[in-house]
Amino acid sequence: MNIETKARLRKIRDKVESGTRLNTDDGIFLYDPSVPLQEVGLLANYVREKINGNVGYYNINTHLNPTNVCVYRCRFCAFRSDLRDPKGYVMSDAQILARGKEAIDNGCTEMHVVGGLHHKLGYDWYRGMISLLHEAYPQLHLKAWTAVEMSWFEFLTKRPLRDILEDLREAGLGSMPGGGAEIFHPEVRDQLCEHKANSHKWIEVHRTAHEIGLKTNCTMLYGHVESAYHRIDHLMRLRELQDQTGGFQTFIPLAFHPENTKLSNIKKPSALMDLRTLAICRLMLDNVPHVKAYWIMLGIATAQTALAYGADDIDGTVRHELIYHDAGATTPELLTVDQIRQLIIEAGRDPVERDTTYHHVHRNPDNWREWSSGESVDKNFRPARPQEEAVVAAV
Ligand code: V47
Repeated sequence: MNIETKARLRKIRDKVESGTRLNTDDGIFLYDPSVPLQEVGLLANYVREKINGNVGYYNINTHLNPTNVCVYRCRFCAFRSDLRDPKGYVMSDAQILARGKEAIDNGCTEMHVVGGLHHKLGYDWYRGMISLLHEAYPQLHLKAWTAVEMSWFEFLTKRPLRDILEDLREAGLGSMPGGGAEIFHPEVRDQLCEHKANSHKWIEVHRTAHEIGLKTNCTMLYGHVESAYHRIDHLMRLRELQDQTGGFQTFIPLAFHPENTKLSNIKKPSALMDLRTLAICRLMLDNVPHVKAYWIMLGIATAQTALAYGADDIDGTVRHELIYHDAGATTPELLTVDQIRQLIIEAGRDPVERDTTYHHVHRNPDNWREWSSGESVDKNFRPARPQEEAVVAAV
């Protein structure tokens, strides 16, 4: 490290230790390969332990991708299918209900529901499956439909977003996942998925969800055609919305998997890039309580290491994941509860089961499939305040 890098890093360390916000230039600087990864990791770990102590969160969950047929042709997606492609599928109500039963039989607290935007299926099909599942299995939290799907429902129904979100909540929607964000900056977004919901729409959907009290997650897809500038720009937009609403629970950086996509010429990001990104995200998003190392995408070894590089959550036991496995992920199809707890313990953290909205889960010792939610794990979380950097700058 040269003297200049050292001095700049010291300034960033002072900011982090005094709870002062990092700015765009700080974030871009931390991506410079001359800044040792372990230094970035130590700073992120400091923040992570300040917010989340020594805990490593997980949940017991399953996925449902009811159709892969999609009007959009995102260049990074290996999951989608054209309408008449033999690979295309649409699940029946019976298949969907069977997935709900399987989830309950396996003690799941959450079902993560996302899929394609089918050319011929109307809003009622998407709403109908939420109410079908919710009526049959009311305890199963339905984390469903990304902002891209919500925007598609707006197009299909010509109804205001707020109405749609309220209607889906009435049907049984519990919260929204963070997908569809990709990279907000149009220089990149236009290359990946120019036709689908843009950054303003994605932000508008999440803002509206937060306004009606729905919690949501947020993501960033990295490791394709973007630069450090685009990544930090993305994080700053998320941080700004979070300052205004406080509705994001967890941020999930998603490493691009190139296999079977239109971008298969690109090399998958290295584990070092994954860890640096996780750490920088933890540092920049000082107002989001959780950062998730999604083990399905990172692989188990990197996800474990990530628990010392800013992440406090590794997602769930997971069943039926398709989006990453279609794109070449070599991780197992699921982990048992013992396995997921053990990998958190091996990483030196205390495993804690949480529900989708980050409450402690208490299992019935006589029948572990029965559970109830306890208090919020975030009851002491105090997000950084937006004016802090301005105050320091004025001094
Ligand atoms: O929006 C699609 C990404 C997202 C590929 O909210 C790809 O808790 C890499 O959002 N390589 C969907 N990434 C997954 C997602 C998610 C996952 C886990 C937890 C949560 C949560 C949300 O996956 C898409 C896109 O950004 N994606 N294809 C690919 N080939």
